Amino acid sequence: IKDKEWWKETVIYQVYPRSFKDSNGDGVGDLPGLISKLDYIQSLGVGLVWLNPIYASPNDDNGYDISNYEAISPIFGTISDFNTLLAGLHARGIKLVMDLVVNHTSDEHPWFVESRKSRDNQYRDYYHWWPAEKGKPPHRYSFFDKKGEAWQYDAATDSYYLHYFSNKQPDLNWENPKVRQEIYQMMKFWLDKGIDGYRLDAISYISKDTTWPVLTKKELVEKYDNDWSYFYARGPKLHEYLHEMNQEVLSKYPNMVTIAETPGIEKEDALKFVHDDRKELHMLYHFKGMGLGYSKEGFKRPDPKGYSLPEFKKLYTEWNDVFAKEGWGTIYLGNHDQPRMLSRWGNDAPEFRVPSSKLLMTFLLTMRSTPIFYNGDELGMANIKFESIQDYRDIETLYMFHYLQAQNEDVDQFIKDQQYGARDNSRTPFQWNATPCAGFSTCDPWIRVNADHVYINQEAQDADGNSPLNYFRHLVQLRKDHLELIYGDYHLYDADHKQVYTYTRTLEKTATLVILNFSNDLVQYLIPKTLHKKEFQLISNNETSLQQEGHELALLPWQALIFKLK
Ligand code: ISL
Repeated sequence: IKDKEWWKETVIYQVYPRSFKDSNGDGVGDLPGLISKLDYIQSLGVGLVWLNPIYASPNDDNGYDISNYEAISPIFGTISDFNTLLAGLHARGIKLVMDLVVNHTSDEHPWFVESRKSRDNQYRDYYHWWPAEKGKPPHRYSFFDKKGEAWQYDAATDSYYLHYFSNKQPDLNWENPKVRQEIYQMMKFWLDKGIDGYRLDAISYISKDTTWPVLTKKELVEKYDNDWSYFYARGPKLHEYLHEMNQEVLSKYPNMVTIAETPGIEKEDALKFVHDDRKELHMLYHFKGMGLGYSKEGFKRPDPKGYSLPEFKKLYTEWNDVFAKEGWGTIYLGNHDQPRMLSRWGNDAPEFRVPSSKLLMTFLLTMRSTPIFYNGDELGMANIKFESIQDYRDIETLYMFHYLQAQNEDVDQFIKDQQYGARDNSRTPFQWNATPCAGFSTCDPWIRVNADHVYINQEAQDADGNSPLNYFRHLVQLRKDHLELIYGDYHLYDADHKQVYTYTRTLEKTATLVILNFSNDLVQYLIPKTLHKKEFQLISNNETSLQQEGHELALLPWQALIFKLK
């Protein structure tokens, strides 16, 4: 095996600290809470924890608006809690990756507080400003602004500042070398404390074309698929900056890893970020899969036809091929910005919940990429499907609601759509047990607990040998024991089959076959002919029974099978 790396062999577990475990009864998860659950995390077999932001923040966007990069937010704890957390993880052989949010800061960050004071302030050029006497700046879209406008007028200096996200998240000016140096110093601050790397938030957006060209609606539609993230993602100096970051910081910490969040990139762009020779980053995660199953109409509106499995297979096969010879990928089906993977890609109805959540785990843990699991997915947690805007906490939902309302759009339909696609679906408290607050907290949590915690919870699943949780543990171990599941070549079979996803993973003489019934139906399935001369040895089955006659299988709904081939 060439280019072996620890971060290719690990399984990533994402912890959303606000919703994981509350230790002091204020309804918000915190570091002492997380520390009390480290044995649980260790029991999963995962090797790396990605922790969402825990820095000082006014929490306009749940910590993605940072006001001090080198301080822990008091709602989460103290720096000594952080040290305990890091030591506790390391003692258990688990690495820690922190979120690095450097496309923007909070408007309450001292840099911005200074920057907005006067046009000649020494921090003025830390952000992007447009003087009002030049007229209105060329339109830029904001993901979280109720007017959808990314330039916010600021009276103090009669100028506009740029914010791709909310108006409390002004974009940093990466053109300014001082800004870049401040960021590199800050990165070293945490690396010197011993963290193992960074997940780089919205990193594809950092470089801006500061000639601020006008982008017409027509160009947006024709060149960027009517999606601003494609326009934002490939700024002129993006790779120059990432290379510089590598030289100034990353290369000095040879064991660290970076996981780049790269919205708006295409397959052709991927290796530019992670090809070894370019000396930029290690791994990235793209958004292509996340677009499947949404209609072109509305905001995150489910397509009534759902998604087609052949399309899904094609997408994941093509992305496998991107990294087949060089670079390395990650794979995920949900995170804190997506609905629950079970509700989105499986089926959360009572009869299908268990097998389909196990099938999705099987998929993620047998593909040729580092899998990223979002906390709670190991239990098969489901979307909460709020019925009222009052229940929502997420800035994206709230802003979008007001934006659509202002445009006289159908907000009732929006609320229905959000039951499928809202980010808050995955942000509800972790379900530890069946007590009223799910064992997350002693009091009213910051966001409602899913009522299904009475039967979907960690305590119950721990005791049940057939639970999603125990299946997850078993499969994480299986991946570790079968090197072909990590490094082996991927080969797709039956690309056009509408219900079954079949592939092999082959390393030298060792081959594993994965058969996944992505449907609610019982499917008669003939194992691909080219494999018939092989001997099949079942090594994993997410159901209790398997009906096999020769090369014919009667696959149960959402059944996932793994065979060793000889
Ligand atoms: O919002 C988008 C398009 O609708 C995405 O492409 C967006 O750029 C991407 O999801 C960025 O997400 C990250 O940065 C956000 C934060 O709210 C998310 O939680 C974070 O994962 C702003 O910091």
